[in-house]
Amino acid sequence: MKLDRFVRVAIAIAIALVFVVATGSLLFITESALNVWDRLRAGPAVFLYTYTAVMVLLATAAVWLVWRLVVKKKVAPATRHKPLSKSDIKERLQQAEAAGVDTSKAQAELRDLAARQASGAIHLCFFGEISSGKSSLIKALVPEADVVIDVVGGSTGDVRHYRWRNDAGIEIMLTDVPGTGGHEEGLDEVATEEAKRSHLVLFVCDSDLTRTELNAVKVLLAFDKPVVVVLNKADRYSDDEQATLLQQLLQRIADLGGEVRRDQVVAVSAGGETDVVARRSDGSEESERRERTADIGVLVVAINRLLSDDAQPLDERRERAVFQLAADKLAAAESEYRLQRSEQIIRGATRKAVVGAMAAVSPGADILVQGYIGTTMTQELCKIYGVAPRDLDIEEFLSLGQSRVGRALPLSLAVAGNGLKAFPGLGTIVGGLAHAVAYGLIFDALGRSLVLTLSRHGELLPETAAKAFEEGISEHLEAGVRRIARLALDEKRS
Ligand SMILES: Nc1nc2c(ncn2[C@@H]2O[C@H](COP(=O)(O)OP(=O)(O)OP(=O)(O)O)[C@@H](O)[C@H]2O)c(=O)[nH]1
Ligand SMILES: [Mg+2]
Repeated sequence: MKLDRFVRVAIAIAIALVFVVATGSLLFITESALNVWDRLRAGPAVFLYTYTAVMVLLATAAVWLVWRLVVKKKVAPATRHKPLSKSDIKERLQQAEAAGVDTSKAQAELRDLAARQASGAIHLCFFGEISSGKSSLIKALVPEADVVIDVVGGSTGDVRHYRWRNDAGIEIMLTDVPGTGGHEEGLDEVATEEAKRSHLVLFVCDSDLTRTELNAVKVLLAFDKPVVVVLNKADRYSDDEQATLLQQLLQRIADLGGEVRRDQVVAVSAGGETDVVARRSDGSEESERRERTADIGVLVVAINRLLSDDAQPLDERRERAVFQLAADKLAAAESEYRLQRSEQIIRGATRKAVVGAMAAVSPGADILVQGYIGTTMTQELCKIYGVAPRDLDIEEFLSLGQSRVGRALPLSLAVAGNGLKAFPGLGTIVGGLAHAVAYGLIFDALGRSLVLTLSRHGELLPETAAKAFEEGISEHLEAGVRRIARLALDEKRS
C-alpha cells in the first residue's frame, strides 16, 4: 500500500515536471517565433519571402523523407472485376511485349475473336462432365453431323464445331468439347477455355450438380457467361423426380449468385441408341440395338428465346469474356517470364557470392548485411515483380535473413562439402571451395524464398520472406548444391 502511494506521488511529480517543461517550451517557442516574425516584418520584404520559402522547403523535405522511410509505396493490384476494354488489353499486350514477355497465346485469343466476330455466327458450347450426353445432344440437333458418341466417357477428345440454323434462320455454331473430369490431362482446360469463347453455354448434366460441376458453373458465371442448365437423360427419371431435380438445379445456381431464369433450366433426352438384351420366345437371349426417342423441344425453345433477344449484349459479353481470357493468358505468360528473369538474377547473385567468397582470404560471416549482392538481388527481384520496396524493408529483410544465416551456415557448409565430393580429384582445395559453395547456396536459397514471397503476396514483407528463407533453406540447399558446386569449380578453373 505504501509503495502504491509512492508510485502515485512519483507519477504526480513526473506529470508536474512534464507540465512545467511543456509550458516552458511552448512559451520559449512562441516567444522566439514572435520575435522572428516581428523582425522579419520589420526587415525588407524579400528577406521575409526568402525565409518563408526556406521554411516551406525544409518542411517539405522532412515530410518527403518521412514518407519515403515510413509509408509503403502501393503498387496497383490487377483488378479482376473491372471489365477490360479493347484498348486496355491492347495496351497491356504492348507493354508486356516490350518487356520481353511471350504474348503469343493472348494475341491468338484476340485473333480468334476477330475471326469469329467477322463470321457473325453465334457460338453455343455444350459443356459438362464426361458422358453427360453433350455429343448426343448435338447429334439430336444436327442428325447428319458426324459426332462421336460412346458409353465410355472421354469419347470427345478435342473441340469440334457443327453448323446449325434455328427456326428463326440464325446461323449457329454448336461446339462439342471434351467432357470435364476425364483422365486425360489438360482437357478440362481446353473445354473451359472454349466455353469462355462462346456466346452461350449449355451446361449439360444428368443429375444434381456435384461440387466439381458447381465450381465449373462458378467459373463460367464469373466470366459473365449466359448459361442454360440442361438436365439430360430425363428418360431415366419420373416426372416428379424431374421436377424436383430442376428445382434443385435452379436453387444451386441461385446459391452461387447466378441469374438463371426458370426457363433456362430444362430437362431433355438426347435420344440415341442403346443396346438391350431381349429374350426370345424360346428362352434364348439376344442383344439388340434400340433407338431412344429424343425429346429436346424445351432446349430448342430455351436457345431460341435467349437468341431472340437483342444479339448485341451477347456479343459484348462474349467480347469481354475473351478479353479476360486473353488477360489471364497474358498474366500466365508474365508470371512465366518473371520466373525466368528471377532465375537469371538469382544465378547472377549466386555467382557473385561464390566468386567473392573465393577471392576473400577469410569471408566474413555477416555476408548478407555487409555486401551489396543481397541488396542488389533483392532490389532487382522486387522490380521484376513490380514491387517498389522501402529501403528500410530491404534492410530489415536482409538483417532478418542474416540472423538465420548463423544457424544455416554449418548446414550449408556440410551440404556444400558433400556436394563437392561428387566431383572427384579436388584434393586440398575443397575447404575454401566448400565455403564459397556454402555462400552461393545461401544466396540461392535467399533469392528463391524472396521470389516465393513476392509472387504470393505481391510485396516485400520482410518477416514473411525471412521466415520462408528459414523454412525452405534445407530443401533449397539440397536442390541447388550440384549446380552451385559446378559453378564454383568452373569459376575456380577459369
Ligand atoms: N438414357 C440416356 N442415355 C443417354 C442420353 N443421351 C446420351 N446418353 C448416353 O450417354 C452416353 C454418353 O453420351 P455422349 O454423347 O458420348 O456423352 P458426352 O457428354 O459427349 O461424353 P464425352 O464426350 O465423353 O464427354 C452414351 O452412351 C449415350 O448413349 C439420354 O438422353 N438418355
Ligand atoms: Mg462427347
